[in-house]
Amino acid sequence: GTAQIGVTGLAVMGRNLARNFARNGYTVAVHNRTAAKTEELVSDFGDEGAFLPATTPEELVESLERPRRVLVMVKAGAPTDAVIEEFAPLLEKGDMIIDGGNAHFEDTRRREQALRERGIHFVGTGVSGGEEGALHGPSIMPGGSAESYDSLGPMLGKISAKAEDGTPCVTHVGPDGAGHFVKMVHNGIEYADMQLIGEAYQLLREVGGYSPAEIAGIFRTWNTGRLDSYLIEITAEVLAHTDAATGEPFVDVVLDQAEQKGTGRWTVQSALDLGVPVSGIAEAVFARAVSGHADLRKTSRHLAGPTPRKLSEDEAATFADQVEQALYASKIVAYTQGFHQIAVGSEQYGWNIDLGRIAAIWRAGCIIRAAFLDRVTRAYDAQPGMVSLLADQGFADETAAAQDDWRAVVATAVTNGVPTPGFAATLAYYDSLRAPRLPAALTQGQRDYFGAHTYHRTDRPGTFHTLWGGDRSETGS
Ligand code: NBP
Repeated sequence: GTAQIGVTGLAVMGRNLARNFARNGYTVAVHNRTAAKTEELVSDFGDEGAFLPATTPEELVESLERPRRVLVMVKAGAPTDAVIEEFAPLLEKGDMIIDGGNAHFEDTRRREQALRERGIHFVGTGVSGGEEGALHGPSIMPGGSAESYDSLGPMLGKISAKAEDGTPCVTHVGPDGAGHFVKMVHNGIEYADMQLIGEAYQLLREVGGYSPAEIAGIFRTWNTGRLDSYLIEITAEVLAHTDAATGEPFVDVVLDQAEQKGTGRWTVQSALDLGVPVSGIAEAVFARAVSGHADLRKTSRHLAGPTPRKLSEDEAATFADQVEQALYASKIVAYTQGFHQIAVGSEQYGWNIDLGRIAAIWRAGCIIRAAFLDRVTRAYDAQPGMVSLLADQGFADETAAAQDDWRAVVATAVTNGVPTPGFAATLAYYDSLRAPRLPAALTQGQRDYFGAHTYHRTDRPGTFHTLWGGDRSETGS
């Protein structure tokens, strides 16, 4: 065979990745269960590069140079297993199956192990950037063996997004499920980013009294500063959009029930398993869940709330600046939590993930791409073993400068009855980290009281228990 890569699964993502490879000079073998999609790709985009259409898995495999690289872009879950089972028997030792779908990292660990035993490299790969990213340059998060990355890395580097300094947004994340794990946390952070932006919007609207069009303008201004990011940019576009049918702001005619495909939920489930506090991300997932419970909301609409205080024009302008501070500080915390989860996951699964490289490959191509991630990259470059993003002096200084406004915004939200679970949870996390003492000591006392669960003391080592039901003397050593 002569093709450097084969792509099976030619829905939006697979088709666009295949085109991206072809546009970059690679010969791409293409295959889809329903052959019409393969024909469509070749007839619509055949002039963009060298495509070798295949009608069967056998034909695709035959058209590939060795070691073979088969990129699977089908629906995550059972379809991915089915496609792997179709192709694996056709492959030889040293060949590679790359899964670019949104697989759960535990599935990737299982598949990688099973294929490794058959001599095939399985490369579970996170791909972010949606349809457009797939075509013009996504952020790519491959896991799997170092050997497979030697073969694949240069090709992935070609089709990936490039950061402003020219670095391709791809790195070998780590063995087996590391790539899909990091993609999962990326999506969790994306949920948090979106929720925090949503809270900022809601406050500007309900407390600041601004119209959606005015808020679009505020976001556009923010987008020229430290909040410069894809999500802020598209938020302004959505807010500025007018519904053609009604002439109303688009955001006012969309049903306010957020849906989800599950990667945010996976992030939180994994965080619970790993014992990592990702409260900002969790609140974002829960906020979508709350929005979706239409009946619950309907039966609760009569519940009492405060009388909102209208701000003057000057007060509103000041408030908007405060909201920018709150949004930025909350964003720092959400990323702190996400990177902490990656650090703990890396430790737990033995992945040895370089957090600085992860920040670097998120600088372009992916949904959370932002100027901010260049700062995160530099922070990890300066202090590779950093336990928390807040350990970076720059971020600590920025939260210090933002904290008064951050607190004022959360207080204003509470006083006015505007829900800001993201702003509040990230601030609580920040204050929990700062606190010299936490009520966890009291929790330990309660646990010891009702369950003899024992406790440790601050003044000497050992494990202790107080005889709560008896003379309340202390036992233990
Ligand atoms: P879909 O997730 O909609 O999957 C459709 C593709 O899967 C079609 O090619 C379909 O073939 C194929 N397929 C199915 Br369904 N069952 C199959 C089976 N049993 N055997 C063989 N092929 C089967 O496509 P997508 O939106 O392009 O996404 C592809 C992957 O990329 C997914 O895992 C997705 O989560 C992930 N992803 C998507 C995005 C995004 O923005 N959409 C971003 C990042 C990652 P057919 O044509 O014959 O039905």
